[in-house]
Amino acid sequence: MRWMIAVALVGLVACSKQSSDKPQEPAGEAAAPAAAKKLVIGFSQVGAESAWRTAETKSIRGEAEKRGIDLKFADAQGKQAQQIQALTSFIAQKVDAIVLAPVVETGWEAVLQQAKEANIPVILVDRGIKVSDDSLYTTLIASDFVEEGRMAGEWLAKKVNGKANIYELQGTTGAAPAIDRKKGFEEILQKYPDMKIIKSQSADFTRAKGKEVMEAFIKSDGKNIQAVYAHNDDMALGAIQALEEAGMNPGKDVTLISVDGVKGAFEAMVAGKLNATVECNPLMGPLVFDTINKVRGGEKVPKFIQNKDQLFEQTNAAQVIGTREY
Ligand code: GYE
Repeated sequence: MRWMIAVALVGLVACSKQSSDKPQEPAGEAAAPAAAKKLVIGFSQVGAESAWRTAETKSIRGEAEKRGIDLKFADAQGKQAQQIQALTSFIAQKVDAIVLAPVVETGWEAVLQQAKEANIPVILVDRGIKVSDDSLYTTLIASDFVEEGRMAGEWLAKKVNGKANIYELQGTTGAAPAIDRKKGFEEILQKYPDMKIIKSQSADFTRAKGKEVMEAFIKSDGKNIQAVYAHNDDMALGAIQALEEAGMNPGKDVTLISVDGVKGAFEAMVAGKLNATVECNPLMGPLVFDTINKVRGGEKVPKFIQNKDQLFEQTNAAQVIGTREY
């Protein structure tokens, strides 16, 4: 009898030993790893007012598609109320993050407070905002518009030897790029007393309004116009059309400088009608989603991630036009 117990005990020990030697077989079928949850991002875009904006949208939507991200896209047609409505909806849908290109600088506190309380990170792209508490957004990925204005001012000062009657086409009233491109340009003009902004008016970053405002400038001031500073290429291209229709010579009798660096601007420079443009890179898609990954991984990101800009002029337009991605 005793020998039977001993054998049983040895068997028990051996099997438990074996079992401790053998890798533990999972109970039943090994659970397949849960499919990684698809990232859901809400993107509130200003609208489609310019070639630059279209390029930015294409970059962000294209990158989301490439990464298998579920991007909820909302085009606000240039209206802040529609952007606020879109953000409210994204919050209700409990998206993983919000990407916002804010049409104007102010009026965002309430909806961003709701996003903060819902613990949804907000990534600003291309335009900044004015808020009393900058914890209401995680980071701003954009160019330095004041610096773009300075670059435009310095280039024009050299081109016109510090003397010109300047007509300014401003971007959307209240928008960060309009405010800051004006600020940077005027900062430079303080050094050149003979460079004067004679008239300045918003043309809302669109080609059509750029043409309209330029027609009004020509009607009232005609040959007095020596230089045009447009806050974006689309308005400059509209102005060029108006100048040509008035029998004037854009790029020769009238010097034009703008901002963005879109394909149409390079074509106009090659044609000798636009003199220079300051690039403002809209291709932010990869950087936006890399930044969201960092934030979701708990990494601290800087409050401002700056896109670097460079100036292009007629002398180098033909060499680079073939390399332009937007
Ligand atoms: O310059 C213009 C667009 O916010 C930087 O908005 C952007 C500006 C850009 O309409 O073309």
